[in-house]
Amino acid sequence: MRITAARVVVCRIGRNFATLVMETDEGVTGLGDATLNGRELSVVSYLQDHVIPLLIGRDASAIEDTWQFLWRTSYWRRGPVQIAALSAVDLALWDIKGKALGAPVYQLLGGRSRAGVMAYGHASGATPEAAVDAAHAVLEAGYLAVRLQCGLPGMPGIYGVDGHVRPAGAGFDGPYQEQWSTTRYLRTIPRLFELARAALGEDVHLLHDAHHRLTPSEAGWLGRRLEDHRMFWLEDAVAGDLQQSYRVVRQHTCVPLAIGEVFTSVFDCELLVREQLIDYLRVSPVHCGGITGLRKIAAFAEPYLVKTGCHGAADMSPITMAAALHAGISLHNVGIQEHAHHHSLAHEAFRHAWSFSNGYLDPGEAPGLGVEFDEELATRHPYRREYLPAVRAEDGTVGNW
Ligand code: GCO
Ligand code: MG
Repeated sequence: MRITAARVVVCRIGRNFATLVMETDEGVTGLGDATLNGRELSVVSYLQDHVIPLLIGRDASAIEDTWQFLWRTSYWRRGPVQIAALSAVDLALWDIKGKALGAPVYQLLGGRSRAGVMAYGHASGATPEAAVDAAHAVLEAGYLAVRLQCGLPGMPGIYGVDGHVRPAGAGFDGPYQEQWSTTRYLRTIPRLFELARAALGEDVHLLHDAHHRLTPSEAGWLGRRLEDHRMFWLEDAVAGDLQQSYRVVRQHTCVPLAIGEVFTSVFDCELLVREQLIDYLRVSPVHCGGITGLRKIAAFAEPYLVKTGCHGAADMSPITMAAALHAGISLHNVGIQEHAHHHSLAHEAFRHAWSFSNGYLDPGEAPGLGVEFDEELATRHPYRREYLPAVRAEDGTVGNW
């Protein structure tokens, strides 16, 4: 089976998505997500101008060979733009293989190794009390795990929550400016989880995302104060650019640590995993080389008892969720899956076999990745340039979003 054509469809349904549609001479079509939030068109160009010409005429069944070919022959590898393009190709090839064989992709990855993939929902509020109220609603919807984020006293907005990407009536397409105070944050978050544990009960899994904002010693301090509330994880306490930073964090707290939504390959987490400095890897199949890339990273992490907890924000399309779930239901070292909600129209544009019930996600039984793309609907919702927020501390210095 040969690849005959491929195109990238860019749309904005709730937010921007870039979708690779790959065709073969046997009439089987594959879908891949290529979305890189805030830098979408760079991946579109990378695919259209550089990758698609290499794909035409290739054997669609040779997934590993195509992965290695694109990874190695690009020479400039590991960058997020290259990896998002590689991921989209990999997902489309797995989709084609599953459809050609009449099997859901997870069956080609070894079959089910768990009954379902536990999901976590999001609860956000301006105050700790409001965030806990929102968490009640998440649990009522059936989730067994919830991520809580809240605003900081005297500061507008809820830090690190991506709803602020498009402030209503902002009147310009530049980044939203978020204010940040580490002092206020460290004062607020232990109280948030003290309230949450008391109000939500002993059984619920509690998660929090610090969004790369702390130094190692601040993270150690916070982690210690969260230990008694038995967190499922503390995410991105410190940016992972310098992996050895986590040695300091780990020395000071045994709160479980998660990191990696921006990691693109095993090289970004090699020291973190080998020294067992973290517990969960947040890599997503759209930003770490597809299902093939995710499996390579998970296989490396398994003997070190590090599990996956794939990034599942709404800025990746339902195709990425499908891929994460086919991998997630089959891999052994899976901890949890983030489940942020897409715009209702996105569920129509990307009709999917995956589903959520009673706290767990399931990839479904449809052949391939189990997603059908309504291209006509998508093209009626054109792309619009958007940026992730910018962060400034009280003295005006730029911080990490
Ligand atoms: C998360 C994330 C997101 C990211 C966003 C970037 O844990 O879900 O941190 O909110 O900021 O996906 O594109
Ligand atoms: Mg995060």
